[in-house]
Amino acid sequence: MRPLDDRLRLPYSIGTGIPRGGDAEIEGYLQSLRVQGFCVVERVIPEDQVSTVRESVHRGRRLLQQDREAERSRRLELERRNNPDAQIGSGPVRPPMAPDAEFCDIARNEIFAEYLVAPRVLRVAKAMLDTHVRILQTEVNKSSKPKGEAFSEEQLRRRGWHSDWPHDLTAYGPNSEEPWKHCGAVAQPFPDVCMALSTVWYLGLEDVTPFNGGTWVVPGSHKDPRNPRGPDDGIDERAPIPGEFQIAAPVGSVFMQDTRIWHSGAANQSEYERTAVVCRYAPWWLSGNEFGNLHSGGHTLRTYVPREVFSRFSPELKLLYRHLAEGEEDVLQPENQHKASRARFVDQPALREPGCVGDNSHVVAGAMSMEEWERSRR
Ligand SMILES: O=C(O)CCC(=O)C(=O)O
Ligand SMILES: [Fe+2]
Repeated sequence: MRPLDDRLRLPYSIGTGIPRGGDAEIEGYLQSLRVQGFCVVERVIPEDQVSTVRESVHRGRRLLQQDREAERSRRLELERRNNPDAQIGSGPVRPPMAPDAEFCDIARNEIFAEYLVAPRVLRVAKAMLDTHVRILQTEVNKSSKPKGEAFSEEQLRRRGWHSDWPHDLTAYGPNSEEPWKHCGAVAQPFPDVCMALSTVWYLGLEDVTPFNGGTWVVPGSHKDPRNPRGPDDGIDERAPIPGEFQIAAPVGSVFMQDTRIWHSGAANQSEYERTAVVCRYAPWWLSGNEFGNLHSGGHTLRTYVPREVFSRFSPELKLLYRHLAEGEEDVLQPENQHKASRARFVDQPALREPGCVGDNSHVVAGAMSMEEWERSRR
């Protein structure tokens, strides 16, 4: 067995050694995300607010359950109207598009929603992905529930290694009956690009520990061309992997991971539910909202945020969900527009003159490192 690389044991949170406050804190998260593939931003939801948020999420889940039933009846009715001769109820019924589509989970979780724009989380997401980030999957049913009896040794050794959409190779189980269920998976070997960040919002009751469901993770695995679900990679997605460890974080913290990282849910040996919500931040160029709510009890490819719910969102939150909002157009955001106009030399008028040609004799393509490039723009 190869020895584990010590560089993969950087601090991943303030509690494990990232300095608190300002640019240094953000830089610590970015460093951990790049090298290890994840970080934890602690107490994004302040301690005195977390029980309100948790209770509102439990309420939101109950409302969504009712929504799903109503949506299913509507779906069957639409199907009957479109295709009166079909045997409805026996086979799969493809979910309709908006305005008959299903609600995005966020539509019933407005109190939680506003934390999605917390400055530390958003700064990290924008630095890793793009200034125009959006949320492509919102899943409020991500609890780890207590089992009610002791786990066996065998059960505690059990993992469920995977990487997340769009790097989840199972693509959520399409088959010939329901070919539209394919939500897309990036082909192996994955390009060395962070395409999205999965965030797990730990809402308590207790602080998250290895005992009560702290997420399993394999540091550095986001750079490995193999995958636990790779059909030819010789990895058992159910067995422990050398280097694995479990996240620990205070209640209200957010675990942010490169969607390529190998991770697994964990047994909750406590007597309390570990309530969690999962949202995936992605840049404007990543396609769609595929299976936004599949794990939360929905069925649909594209969910939507109803007009009146959207109207109550803060301006920043609107930018994260505008692509799903009823009646809205998701144009590229102002920062992207500003960069594009700078790329046309608006602030270097001389270079816009048709007759003016500059001098590139100082440029040797391939000679500049990333560090030099970054230094040159400070
Ligand atoms: O619940 C967790 O700790 C992990 C959840 C997860 O891996 C997922 O939702 O994809
Ligand atoms: Fe996952």
